[in-house]
Amino acid sequence: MKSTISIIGVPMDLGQSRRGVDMGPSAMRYAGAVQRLEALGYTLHDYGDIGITRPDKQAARQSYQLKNLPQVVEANEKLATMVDQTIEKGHFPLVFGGDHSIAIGSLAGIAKHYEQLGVIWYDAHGDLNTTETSPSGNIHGMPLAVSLGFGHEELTSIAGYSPKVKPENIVIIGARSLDPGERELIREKGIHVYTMHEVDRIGMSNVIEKAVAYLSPRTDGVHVSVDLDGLDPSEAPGVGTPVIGGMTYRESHLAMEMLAEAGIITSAEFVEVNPILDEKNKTAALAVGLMGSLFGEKLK
Ligand code: 6HN
Ligand code: MN
Ligand code: MN
Ligand code: MN
Repeated sequence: MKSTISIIGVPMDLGQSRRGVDMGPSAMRYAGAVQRLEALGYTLHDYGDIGITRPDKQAARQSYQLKNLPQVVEANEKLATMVDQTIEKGHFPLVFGGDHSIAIGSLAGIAKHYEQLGVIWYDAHGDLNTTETSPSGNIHGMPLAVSLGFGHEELTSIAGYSPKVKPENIVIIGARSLDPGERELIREKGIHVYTMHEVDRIGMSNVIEKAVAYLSPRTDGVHVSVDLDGLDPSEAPGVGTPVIGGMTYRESHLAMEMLAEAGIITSAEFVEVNPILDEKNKTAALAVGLMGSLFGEKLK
């Protein structure tokens, strides 16, 4: 892994309907993210938070189909530029959300640097909805579809190119809440998904071994997108869309530790931490612990 890590915070909650996830970056910093990674010998650059434009109420009502589209587009354009610049500098981009719609900007900034970017999507959800299939109009349920080139043109064209990733370079882990349109896209594109059924059945160790064995030879970089709702709500209560029956604390650490061992991860993001819904910053602290494992705490 690169020796310098650049943190970029995206204090945005406009890709979904529950307030508070905009405080995620602050909560993860408060839980000691910078110190935790510095202790592992990395040089940290914290670029602070990107500026988010608040929507006016009238506009938000008008665009119900895609909530807060203009603000989400603007934030992700900014994020894409920031992420792009950190990679130009030779740093490892580590993005703090914010709701999961920010993955659109992360991937837009990252993918232009790789011919075959791999993506590991650690999440209860597939985030593969489009304007047509979304049950909610929430853009945080769409970032993976958008990055594949499906969805509203203003989202797919962020950073001026599309698609960012190929379906065969994606592995979803922990899914247990998939909408009908998402299932269809998964089937149609042959996207690799390890649902909770597979995690239970073969164990996290096998899931990660298989994911690494699959992605490693075919990709030249791998982005890991960690949605904290991938974990069970008993472990990660501070999320906006909790789904019962998720991955445990240890399964999640094991996953991060094995990714660290494999040495394939070239960028990462931690999203959906909502301090307002949390219990004493438990979920932010959990996220920071997972960062420790992803960046090789167990290997030291
Ligand atoms: N997330 N599939 C639901 C929707 O509204 O599209 C939930 C999405 C959750 C997204 O947690 O990042
Ligand atoms: Mn998600
Ligand atoms: Mn999710
Ligand atoms: Mn650990």
